[in-house]
Amino acid sequence: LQIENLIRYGLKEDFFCVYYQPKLDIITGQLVGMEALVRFNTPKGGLISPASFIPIAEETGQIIEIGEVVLRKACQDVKRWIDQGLFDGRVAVNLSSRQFALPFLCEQIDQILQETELPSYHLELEITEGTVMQSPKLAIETMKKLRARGMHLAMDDFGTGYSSLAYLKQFPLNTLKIDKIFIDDLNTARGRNMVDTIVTIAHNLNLTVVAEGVEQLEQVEMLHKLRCQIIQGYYYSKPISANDFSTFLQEIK
Ligand code: G
Ligand code: G
Ligand code: NA
Ligand code: MN
Repeated sequence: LQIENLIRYGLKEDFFCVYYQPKLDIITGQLVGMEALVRFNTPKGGLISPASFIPIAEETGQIIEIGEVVLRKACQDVKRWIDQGLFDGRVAVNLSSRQFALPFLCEQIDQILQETELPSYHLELEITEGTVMQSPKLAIETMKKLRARGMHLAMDDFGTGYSSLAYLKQFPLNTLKIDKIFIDDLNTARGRNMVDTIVTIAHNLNLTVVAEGVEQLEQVEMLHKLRCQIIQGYYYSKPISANDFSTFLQEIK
């Protein structure tokens, strides 16, 4: 109840903000996009990690309102960076299970894109295996609607859930994000085999592969060998505030 009240207060007072973590093309070294990650910005300046409020917001349903705030802020920020000539890629926003199951999800996104004047192809949505597997047939329909509007879709935390290969090929995805637990294992032969296999599956399905949680140069080199195209992780950058991301975009220009 405490956290539920804190979330309600945070929504009312606009304490939720969005951090961004860059995604990098391994071969060209170019920024290709970023993931939007919500933060709770307390008045005293402390940040509360989503790991401690997302699960509760998911239970109470507040995640729907938080999700809307994140989506709107991410679209606003990226629209500004595009207009300033600083960026031309995609921003990826996480969708929770409850959000994904909203009957009016597409309409809500349409409205935010319209309001912020962001073209849909600049938006990518990250959905976990767990979310789509709750009701795969329905998920495919929702995903098709989102794709038809020009958005890209990524499967997040791939390998940690239960999606069968039979379903994977039916999901209209663009991207597969390999979970950090597999990246942590790249220093073992088994771990390398695992990633090799995931990349092969992804490429067979014509999906782009993003490695998450990349922290070390050795991992980057191994991922390059294993034909993974895009990396995200502390190796290059932690998630940073919109202001810091703005500065970063100007620096790399
Ligand atoms: O950024 P961080 O590592 O603290 O994120 C912790 C968890 O919260 C991750 O599982 C991440 O996917 C999730 N998360 C971060 N931002 C959002 C968001 O805007 N919406 C949803 N649904 N989950 C998010
Ligand atoms: O569930 P999802 O993949 O959306 O969550 C990503 C989470 O991983 C975020 O909380 C983000 O802050 C965190 N993260 C991103 N890069 C790294 C990394 O290189 N190392 C670690 N430990 N965490 C990371
Ligand atoms: Na994500
Ligand atoms: Mn992930």
